[in-house]
Amino acid sequence: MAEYVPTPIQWVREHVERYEGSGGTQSTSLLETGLPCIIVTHTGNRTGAVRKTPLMRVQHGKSYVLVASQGGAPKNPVWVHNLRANPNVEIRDATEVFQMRVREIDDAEERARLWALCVQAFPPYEEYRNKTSRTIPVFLAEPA
Ligand code: F42
Repeated sequence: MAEYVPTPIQWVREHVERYEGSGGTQSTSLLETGLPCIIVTHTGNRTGAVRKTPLMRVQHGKSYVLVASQGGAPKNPVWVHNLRANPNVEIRDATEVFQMRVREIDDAEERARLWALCVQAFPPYEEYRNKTSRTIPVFLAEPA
């Protein structure tokens, strides 16, 4: 089995440790916002390592929308390359764990519909979109 390699970003690494270490009963939200997060477990496209990335929870029926906002930074987060290369992921939502498959949303209409859900779940996404000139990648994770 591939080895889990934690992210070098300390606060994110600690968030994963607390969330997963508690079996999804603690630290399931983003700091002081109180808004819920999920943990996406995916595969490094170069190293094959197991990677874990917390994201805001945007639910769409039994699916989840994943937003590569990175706080409106100019560059995409690295996990985008991993999801494009290997769409099979595991998603932990509090105490539940699902095997899922992601697809990137390219269609403008579908994207606009899903974006409305994203902003409803986490209003700062709209600020991040205005802050960056890149098109923020959006993925839909659906039950595998
Ligand atoms: N980030 C978001 O983009 N959107 C969110 O909604 C979001 C919410 C959120 C909530 C809580 C929280 O704790 C963090 C949250 N974040 C959110 C931050 C998110 O978890 C990530 O930290 C952030 O998006 C940056 O992701 P990143 O993949 O760019 O992180 C880098 C720093 C990283 O972890 N790099 C590792 C490393 O060792 O350098 C892994 C690199 C990797 O995956 N390497 C691949 C491999 O093969 O292993 C190769 C990748 C390549 O370049 O092809």
